[in-house]
Amino acid sequence: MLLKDKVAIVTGASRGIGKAIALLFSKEGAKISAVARTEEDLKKLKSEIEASGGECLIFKGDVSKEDDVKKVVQETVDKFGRIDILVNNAGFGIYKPVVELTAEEFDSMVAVNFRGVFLFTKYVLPYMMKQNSGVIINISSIAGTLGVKNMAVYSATKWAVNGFTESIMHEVREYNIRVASLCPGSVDTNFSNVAGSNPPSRDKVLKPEDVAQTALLIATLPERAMLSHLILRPTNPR
Ligand code: NJP
Repeated sequence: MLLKDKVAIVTGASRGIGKAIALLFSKEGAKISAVARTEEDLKKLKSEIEASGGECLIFKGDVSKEDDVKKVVQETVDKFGRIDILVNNAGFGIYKPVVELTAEEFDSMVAVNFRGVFLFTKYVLPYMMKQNSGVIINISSIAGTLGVKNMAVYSATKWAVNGFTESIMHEVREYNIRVASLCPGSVDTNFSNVAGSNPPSRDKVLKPEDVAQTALLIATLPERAMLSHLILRPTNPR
């Protein structure tokens, strides 16, 4: 098992990419703290993990709320004693021309996609710095590396995540902490059902498990080696 006795916090773990990461990391031996707003889905994840002999704490919470984030981090450390891996995965996009996008929709995307990443990073890092080790994986997007018509603000939040990730990487590498942005193209999840006017067919895009496998690679390289920025594309989406 590649992550035996490691402790991982995964945000947005109730479905899609986050759930696939939580399941794979658990299968590889990690203890999981899973965060999302939908408790029923988190309970299903917990049962799946426990049925295969794993350990899972679940937290009904919003990544953009500072008190929720502090609670997850504190209770994870109280229960499991450490935090080895943080996967900032929670995120969403609203597909609209910018003139139709409301200021509230702007604020909500910035709050979840960027403020949430900032908050979890801020509260987890002191533990990783004390341990002198850790891995932070930010699930960004290929939209954070280019411009996307009708997704200007979503794209901008992911550019923000990529800039934040690379800056933090320089800040904490002296503590042997590795920080990565993993930027997928289209993945077959709830996200791609709502975002985009002309999504590629489901059987041609990435599966959540492909992103999970890539996250596992990032988390399990020898400590001297860091994948800091990665684009994962569907090979032949159209
Ligand atoms: O989407 P989806 P994905 N606080 O909708 C949670 C990026 N990405 O797995 O709170 C806490 O199935 C939500 O749970 P709930 C994308 O930008 C995707 O595809 O219960 N959790 C659910 O577990 C995002 O960053 C594609 O509703 C919150 C999860 O987030 C990441 O991949 C392409 C929350 C979303 O699951 C995962 O998205 C790409 C909050 N405030 C990047 N708000 C793609 N799928 O094509 C949401 O380039 N969640």
